[in-house]
Formats: sequence, structure tokens, C-alpha cells
Amino acid sequence: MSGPDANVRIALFGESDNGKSHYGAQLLERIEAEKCEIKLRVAAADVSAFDEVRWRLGAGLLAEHTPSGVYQDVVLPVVDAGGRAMDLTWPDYAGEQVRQLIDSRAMKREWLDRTQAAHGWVLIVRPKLAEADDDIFSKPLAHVVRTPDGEATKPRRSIQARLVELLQILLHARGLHERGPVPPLVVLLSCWDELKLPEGTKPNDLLNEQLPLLASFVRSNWGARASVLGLSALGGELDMKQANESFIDRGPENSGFVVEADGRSNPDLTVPIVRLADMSGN
Ligand SMILES: Nc1nc2c(ncn2[C@@H]2O[C@H](COP(=O)(O)OP(=O)(O)OP(=O)(O)O)[C@@H](O)[C@H]2O)c(=O)[nH]1
Ligand SMILES: [Mg+2]
Repeated sequence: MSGPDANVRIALFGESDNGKSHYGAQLLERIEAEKCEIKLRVAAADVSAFDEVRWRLGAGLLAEHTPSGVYQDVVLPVVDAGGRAMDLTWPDYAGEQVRQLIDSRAMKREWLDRTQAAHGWVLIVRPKLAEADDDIFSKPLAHVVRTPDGEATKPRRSIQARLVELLQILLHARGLHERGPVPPLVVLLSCWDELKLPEGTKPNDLLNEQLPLLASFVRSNWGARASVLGLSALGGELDMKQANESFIDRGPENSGFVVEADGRSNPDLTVPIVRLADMSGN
């Protein structure tokens, strides 16, 4: 993955409303403010993909969803604490594109290229959205039998069933390109603060408990090449209309945290990238 001046492409996968854009914006804030392990070697050429989200956060407000059809990359010329120079490519896009990929099982050329060229994959999952997730596996059979005629609705696929499907598509796409080991994977459990979990909760335990199908798929296909981390890009809830003064006073660059594998919280939002680099074995 590295070597001097390596280009490190991260493929980030996540459906809509999972926190991709707020994380990207906060990652940039941290890197520019030098409050993390990764530092810029020179100024980044174009970070406009996150301008709008950063502007909103600076005003203490949540940002809008990324408009459908949008796909943009920022390229960050960075160096990590070990002196490893990387040109980090980080994307932002509308999550419907991932939804379409799963539903159609068809991968457009650009997505195929991104999946195959990436040195590490990040899957961003918001556990809150999976609470009360009801599907063909969890719906009691008695309920199916008792549904009166004409009221039967097709069971939805649960979030974890969709994500396993997605990972299978990605593995297949990767396999068409090269037969080597799977790229390292970080599963990021986003909006961690909204879960109100006891201090010290380990992200992997939460994944096992709340998304057991996804957890076992990741374990059996990635083993030690996967890491499960928690993420709160903002450190708490914000509103679309009501500015949060204490968030403004603290500054976006001082807000948010990652939950490490051992359950400790770390304000360095670049930890997932550092873990991906470590797991690549270089
Ligand atoms: N509590 C909390 N909520 C968050 C945090 N980050 C994001 N959110 C919430 O998650 C929602 C979605 O975040 P986005 O970053 O817009 O999600 P996205 O994955 O980019 O969604 P699309 O642009 O539709 O693909 C936001 O509107 C917030 O409500 C966080 O750190 N804490
Ligand atoms: Mg977005």
C-alpha cells in the first residue's frame, strides 16, 4: 500500500444517511488543523467537494444530503507519523448510487474501477438505522400465515442482508481483477454518539450483537484483515436549522471521535486510515 509517495486510494462504501459526507468534512478539518496523526505535506489542490458541508458545520448546522448523481474525490498529499508519504484519495457521493448497485447487482464501469483500484475498503454503517430492522429472516412465520388476503406485503431485505450482498458484489468485482488477498477492510459504525452506549463498549461487540449476519460474513472472509471501529464525526447531534453555539465555540476541528477496537475513544479521526495502512502489511 505504501512506498515513498504512494497513491493510496480508499474506496468508501455506504448507503444514504450513513454519515459519509460529515465524516469526509471532519476528516479534512482535522488534517488541516493538524490535530491528528496524518499531516499534509503540501496544501491539497482541490477540496471543494466538502466546501458546503464544512461551511454548514462552521455555522453549527447539519448539512444536506449529497445530491443524487454527484461523485467527487479529494486528493490529500499526506504523511503519517511513521514518515510514510501517501496521496490519499477520499470520495464523496450520493448514497443512492450504492443502493442502486445492490438492487440492480450491476456495477457501472466507474464503480468497478474504483473497487478494483482501491488499496483499502471502508464500509460505513449507521447501527441506529438497523435497529427495528425487520426482514424475511426475522419476521415470525406465524405473522406471515395470519396476514389477511390482500394485505400481504413483500418482506424487505434487512440492512445487513443488503450489506452482505454488497460485499459479495465487491469481492466478485475484485476477483475479476486479481486473485490476491482481499483488500483490508474497516467497518465504521457511524453516529456512535446517538447509540448512548456505556463507556468502553467495543465496536466489534456491537457489530456482533446488532448485525450478526454482517459480522460473521466479515469475520469469515477477512479475518485479521478487517477492523471494526466506531465513529462519531460530530461528537453529538446537530440540527438543520438551529445553530449549535457550543459546537461553534469548540470548533468542528475539535469535535468528534473514533472508538478504537478496545473501546477507547480517540479524537483523531484519521485512525481508520492509519489502521487500513497498517493492515496492508507495509
Ligand atoms: N448524532 C450524530 N449524527 C450524525 C453524525 N454524522 C452524521 N449524522 C447524521 O447522519 C445524517 C446523514 O449524514 P450524511 O453525512 O449526510 O450522510 P451521507 O452518507 O453522506 O448521506 P447521502 O449524502 O445521502 O449519501 C446527518 O443528517 C445527521 O443527522 C454524528 O457524528 N453524530
Ligand atoms: Mg452525503
